[in-house]
Amino acid sequence: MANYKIIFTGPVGAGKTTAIGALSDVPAMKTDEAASDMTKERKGQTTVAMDYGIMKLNGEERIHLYGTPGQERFDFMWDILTQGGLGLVLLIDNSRLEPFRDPHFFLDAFREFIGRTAVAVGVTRMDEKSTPSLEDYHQEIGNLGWPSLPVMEVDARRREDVSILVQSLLYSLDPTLAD
Ligand SMILES: Nc1nc2c(ncn2[C@@H]2O[C@H](COP(=O)(O)OP(=O)(O)O)[C@@H](O)[C@H]2O)c(=O)[nH]1
Ligand SMILES: [Mg+2]
Repeated sequence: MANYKIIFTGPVGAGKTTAIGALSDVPAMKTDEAASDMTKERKGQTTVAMDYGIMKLNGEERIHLYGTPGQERFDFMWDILTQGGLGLVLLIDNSRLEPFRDPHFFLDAFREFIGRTAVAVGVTRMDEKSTPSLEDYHQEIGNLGWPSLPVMEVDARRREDVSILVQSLLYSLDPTLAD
């Protein structure tokens, strides 16, 4: 049986826990706890360790889905979580005051991992705030030195959206993995 691993990252509230729950074919594990810091202004619960789910592909293949904690003070977890990973899904919350800050920060923080693997970017909450546009993100991310990353609109609550995002990541790694 082939086992693969992909990692979801992005700021608090971008939809990592929701996306893994929507995609997983088994009940997803999450380690949300009551938020104790400034995070609680955005929501009452936050992921302190990680999320985990499993996506079954055709046949015996399994993709293990890991979500990083959003807050920077847990960044010591990121190296551990990316070990053996196929690639990265970066979720960006479009309703944030300065949404471009997050692709800058996360693409830089995971630069070495992405350089060895691949990344797909999903922009969430575009239903709540439509700007910046996907075109704006393409341009901004291109200016950061990543000219051809897949960037798409995603509602993390919709399995279909998250599935397309993951398929695009798999396709950029190995077209035979995506079905
Ligand atoms: N309106 C809207 N809500 C979303 C979207 N994506 C995620 N959410 C909601 O955002 C909240 C935070 O998501 P969560 O998965 O906990 O974020 P995490 O901190 O990245 O794990 C949840 O209530 C989700 O249902 C989206 O595209 N639109
Ligand atoms: Mg979470």
